[in-house]
Amino acid sequence: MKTQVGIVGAGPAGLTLARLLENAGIESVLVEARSREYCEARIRAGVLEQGTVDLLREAGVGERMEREGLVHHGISLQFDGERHRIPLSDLTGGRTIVIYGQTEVVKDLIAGRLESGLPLLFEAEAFALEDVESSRPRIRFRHDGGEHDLECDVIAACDGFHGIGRQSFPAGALREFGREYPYGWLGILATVEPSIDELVYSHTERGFALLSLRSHTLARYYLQCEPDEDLAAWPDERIWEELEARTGVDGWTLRPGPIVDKDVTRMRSYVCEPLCRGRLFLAGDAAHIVPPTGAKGLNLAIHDVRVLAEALIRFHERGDETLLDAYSDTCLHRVWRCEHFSWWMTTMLHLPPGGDPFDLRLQTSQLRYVTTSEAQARALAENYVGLETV
Ligand code: RFL
Ligand code: PHB
Repeated sequence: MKTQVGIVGAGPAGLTLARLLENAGIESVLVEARSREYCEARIRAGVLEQGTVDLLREAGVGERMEREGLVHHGISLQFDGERHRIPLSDLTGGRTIVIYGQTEVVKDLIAGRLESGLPLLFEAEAFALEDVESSRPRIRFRHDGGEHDLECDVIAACDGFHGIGRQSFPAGALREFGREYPYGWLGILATVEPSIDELVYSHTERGFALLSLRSHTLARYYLQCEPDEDLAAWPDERIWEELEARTGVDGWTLRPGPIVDKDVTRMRSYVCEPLCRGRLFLAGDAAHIVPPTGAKGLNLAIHDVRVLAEALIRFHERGDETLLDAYSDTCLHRVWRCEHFSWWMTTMLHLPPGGDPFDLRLQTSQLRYVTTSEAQARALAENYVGLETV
């Protein structure tokens, strides 16, 4: 089997790249280890930056997002029992965020690909990326009980943090940077009208909590927990009590409802450099991870593939490799900005191990500064909605 661009992984990065290439008339084949049902059910991100929304719309896969996505103009930071609104749009010349689940983005992209009749193989696991430094690299994958070879001009490894893309670099070719945080997030999805109109990030001495949503009838809430927290210790009543304790303010009540999903996520920061080797390019979580506090992971993955698609178009149309050569450096500027922002939001809002009082005082001082200084609030806002130039 042969194609121009072989893509490993049908998450947001791989699917969006395939779409952008299709729109430019470039052939691709997508191989995805999991089933379609699994990919469409994986609950993850919920906040889309304006740039992500614009790209999906321009790529022709934004129709349902425009209908069902909820446009938000602000978020709140809560500390010392009070909520403080950060007016994102007022601080960024009218930019907004859109609440639309990653599951929905993935469903729309899969539907678009299948409608176009282009190759997207589910339950097709890549087990080796070969000859990546030659002009004909190959993806070796298992599918339908057999082993297959996909010969390409270029391979895009969009295969997430646990994929094989990074492992296919020669020993010593990657430099890695990272941090593990001593806490995790216990997330719930509840079929109840969300108790908030905008996201609330809450700092308390019991730990961090986040109130988010997916739609007018679906709430998504999170509690800071241990990285290896046992969900069995969290019956529904305990979750609602703890959420209430960490987010309650005078004159507001949290509306409980049926919990339809519970999960625990570990938190880490990670970057590898460079993002390419020969004809192998890494994009999205395959190359970098941010803790979810800044809502950046999905948006960064989409940004990578926007840059990669432009570079591949130039290469396939004119044989010009300049943009491909610049891919890693171009992406890493934004990657590191988002790494810093996510680390900053995370360390400002989470209860440090042991509840160190010095750290707690620094956190509330920083939160007070961000919610009272327009310069500080604007810095948060422009990062949160997504910087236009990085
Ligand atoms: P994905 O989504 O992990 O997709 C990778 C795909 O590759 C497949 N794969 C393989 N396929 C074939 N052969 C192999 N050998 C393969 N190995 C792996 C996998 O099955 C999978 O389908 O990576 P991608 O596309 O880079 O997308 C990244 C995003 O998924 C991720 O950054 C976000 O979900 C992070 N994130 C958030 N990002 C935001 O921008 N805003 C948010 O509000 C936000 N909230 C979150 C989040 C992530 C969370 N968790 C669970 C980590 C909230 C949470 C709780
Ligand atoms: C979510 O709705 O899942 C969500 C929102 C904001 C974040 C992280 C996750 O910072």
